[in-house]
Amino acid sequence: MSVTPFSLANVQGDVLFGLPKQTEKFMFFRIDEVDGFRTNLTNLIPLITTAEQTKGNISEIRQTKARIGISTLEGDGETVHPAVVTVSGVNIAFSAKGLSKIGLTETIGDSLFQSGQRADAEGLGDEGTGTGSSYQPKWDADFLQEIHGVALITGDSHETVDEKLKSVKDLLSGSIKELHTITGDVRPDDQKGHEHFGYKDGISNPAVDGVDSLKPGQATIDQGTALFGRGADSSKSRPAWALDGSLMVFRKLSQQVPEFDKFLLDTAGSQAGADLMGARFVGRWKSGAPLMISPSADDAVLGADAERNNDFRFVRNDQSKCPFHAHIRKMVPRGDSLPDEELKKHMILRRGIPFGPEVSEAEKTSGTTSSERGLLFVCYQTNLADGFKLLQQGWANNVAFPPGSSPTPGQDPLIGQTKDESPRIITGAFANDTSKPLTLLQHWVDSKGGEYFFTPSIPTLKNVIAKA
Ligand code: N7H
Repeated sequence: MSVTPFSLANVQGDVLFGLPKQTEKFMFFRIDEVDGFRTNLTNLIPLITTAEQTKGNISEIRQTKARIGISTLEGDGETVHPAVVTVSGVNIAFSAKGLSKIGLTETIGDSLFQSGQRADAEGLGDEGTGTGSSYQPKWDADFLQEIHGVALITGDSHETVDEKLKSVKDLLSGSIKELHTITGDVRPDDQKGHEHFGYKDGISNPAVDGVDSLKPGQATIDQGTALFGRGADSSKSRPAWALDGSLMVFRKLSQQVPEFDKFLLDTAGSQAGADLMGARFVGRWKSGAPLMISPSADDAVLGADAERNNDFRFVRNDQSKCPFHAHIRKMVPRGDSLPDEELKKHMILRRGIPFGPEVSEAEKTSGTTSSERGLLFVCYQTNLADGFKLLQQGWANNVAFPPGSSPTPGQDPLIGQTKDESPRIITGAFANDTSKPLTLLQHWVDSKGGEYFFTPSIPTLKNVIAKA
């Protein structure tokens, strides 16, 4: 792959920084008229937000927030809340079927991407029936059809995003069929930056070498873990058009929040006990404070302090403070048996956003979900088998991960999947007896489907995919 100097102006903004968003729409589409699409794309490219622009937008938002006295820590992370700045972003990505429809038939060198997420559903543990090539995941019908691409539209308000989406659709009109559009929204008020179970999200993402500045406890990953053709990825054989692109995973994950809360309360017997058990499932308290620093009570000041809230390591073979099964320990077992350099190869850049309404009083009282809500999970990497797929199948679903943990941790209680929804047994949930097993009869996160996409660089969009 011939390498031009690295420039933020060549990379789409969601990959390296995350498009700033209060709300986001994902418009999934099929390409019906290839030549028309390639011509239309020429006119769409000026709307695509680069990493350079995104960096500028984030800096403007932070400066404005500082000027008007809004804490920059509140809800910062993978979702930077614009608050008072009008900002929008547009990115575009293609499935393997989409690339081949456009005529880019040379494979990118990632077999999971090439086969698509539907072929991976059984391996990921998504609920379904059958086996092998006849596996039928219980996905939303929207994701069972052939998807060629997705446009990501972000902004400070529904008005901004709707207006931008209309422009995108107008520009592509006649060449694509809109399959479906999903809206994600940052949660309101004091839940800003928190996902629907109530835990602060978007705290820990790795820095990319030569792109980000480091916060205490943050790991720096090789550029090639995020971008094709850069860093260690430059020695791999890739098509020239892959340079500065990345693989995006999209997953619609529904969350059963009232059921989760009821389980914790019933099992722990008190609200304080439920809070502790929930924190042990995650590895952090709802404020974001890590158990490794504050093991027995939440600490909101610590949770909000970006200089301290990610500055910890797990103690190998010791789950007194944080269980081996805890979501963040399964996903990034820093300090456990994997050497740091190895662990960094498996880091992903997360860019998700919650979807669905707040839990209603009726749902709270009944302990039963009646309106769908959850997380529109998005992450970037250059190798799905080393990134998302390994994290979900090899680590979250693997009862024995992290290796060498005793007693056997069991699955990640939040995202660990068994395709038949069978009971899961975990240890480490009880702080006062970490070897006591706990049987989880329910799953509180279910995959409703998704797809794997390639997010091309701006030069590839301009010079290879678009046609003047
Ligand atoms: Fe997770 N949650 O609320 O519990 N996640 N996640 N995730 N996740 C993290 O550090 C959550 C999911 C990772 O560096 C936090 O930003 C929920 C998938 C990784 O220490 C919280 C869902 C995958 C990290 C949650 C969900 C991951 C991470 C702590 C689904 C990959 C960084 C806040 C509905 C396969 C770990 C933070 C680190 C952190 C939650 C999904 C991966 C609160 C509810 C599918 C790599």
